[in-house]
Amino acid sequence: MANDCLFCKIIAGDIPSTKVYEDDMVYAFRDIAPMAPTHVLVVPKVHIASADEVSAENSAYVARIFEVIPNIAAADGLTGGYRVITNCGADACQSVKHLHFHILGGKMLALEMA
Ligand code: DGP
Repeated sequence: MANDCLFCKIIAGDIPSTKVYEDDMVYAFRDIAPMAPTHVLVVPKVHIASADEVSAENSAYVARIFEVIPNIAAADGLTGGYRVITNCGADACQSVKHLHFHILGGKMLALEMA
């Protein structure tokens, strides 16, 4: 846990969130400013600052995230598909420095990625 990390505080329950899934490695909750009918954030329960910080030592958390994403999407009824995004660094407008994957769905998403 990083002291000044918003998502570490959410994982710890110090800041409220709308949880959609939790296990020993992963926490998932609804984005505070949804950009689609489903907008869920999936985060590792260890502090990893961004995709730049993924390594052989912590990649099991990333694998676990991708194992649970289909179940989260199915639970929200995203039968038509969904998008998974991680923003890494300033040029990608990463605003919270704790690795997170956005699940977006529930409508036809725009094709543009940038
Ligand atoms: P990014 O720009 O990729 O770093 O996305 C950060 C996301 O985190 C953004 O979509 C808004 C969301 N967010 C920021 N603060 C909070 C919060 O306090 N609670 C929740 N649920 N989401 C938050």
